[in-house]
Amino acid sequence: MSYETILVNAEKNVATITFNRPKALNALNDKLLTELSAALDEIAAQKDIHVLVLTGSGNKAFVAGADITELATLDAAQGKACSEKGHKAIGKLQELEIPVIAAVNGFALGGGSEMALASDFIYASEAAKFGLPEITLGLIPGYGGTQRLPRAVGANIAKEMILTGKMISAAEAKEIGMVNKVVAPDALMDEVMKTAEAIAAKGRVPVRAAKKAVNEGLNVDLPSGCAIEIDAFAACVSGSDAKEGTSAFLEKRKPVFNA
Ligand code: CO8
Repeated sequence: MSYETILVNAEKNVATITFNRPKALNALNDKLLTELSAALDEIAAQKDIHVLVLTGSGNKAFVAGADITELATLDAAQGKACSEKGHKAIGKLQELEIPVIAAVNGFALGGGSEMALASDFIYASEAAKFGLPEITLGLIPGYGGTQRLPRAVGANIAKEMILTGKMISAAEAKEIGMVNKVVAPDALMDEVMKTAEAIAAKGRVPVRAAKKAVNEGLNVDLPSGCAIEIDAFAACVSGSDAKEGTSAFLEKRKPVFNA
């Protein structure tokens, strides 16, 4: 399928979605959310795609937030519907069975930070900037920022960012635990692809099981989370990936998964 507001491509078991509205700094309009949701369904159905990477086109922005021209005229009912639509698309991203890496190449503001936070982890260019500036627009985050940011960095730091609307650098985002790695702008995609391909070469069943166990465990108490892990471990241990991984170790060779 081809799209107007995003680019989708796949190579070596890794799919990439590039937000592609460079004239509006890749802002999330209604069409982009519709297309993102369709692209995620398409990717989820492809068994040979093991990892998804998200990035922004151009060298200035990952996503500069929801499209403010659309936001400016919403009444409460329309605002609720728009927020729900964004939550649905971003929730689908978080619940995708395969890991998702956000390659943040520039501004990730408002909905842009919220999209990155719904990924499994974030690598950022030294030029990236993060923030939830909605308060400056007389709004609050509407695509999960009040929920995912505190879970990622703790309530106090999240509240400071949300209440001030301030932008932070990639280095600061790494310091607070929002970002895993910061690299030079030119090195970002190579670094992300290296990690994506390393994960893609692992067994698809345990990779999916590990992501699911972490995500589901974060929503329950520790004993319930440990019970989730026990069941997921048991399901993996009898599978072909465990057979290959353990045999390869004992035979002193490299495992070959997903053959
Ligand atoms: N929406 C629409 N257009 C945008 C957006 C945006 N979020 N961000 C930038 N643009 C446009 C600009 O209007 C400009 O267009 P034009 O060339 O036609 O004037 C073009 O992109 C380039 O932007 P600038 O000229 O402003 O570039 P600068 O380098 O001077 O500044 C900034 C870059 C700092 C990123 C600046 O553009 C900016 O502050 N953008 C807005 C950032 C923002 O506030 N984002 C949060 C939006 S609200 C949100 O995300 C809420 C999510 C939940 C919504 C739930 C219900 C729908």
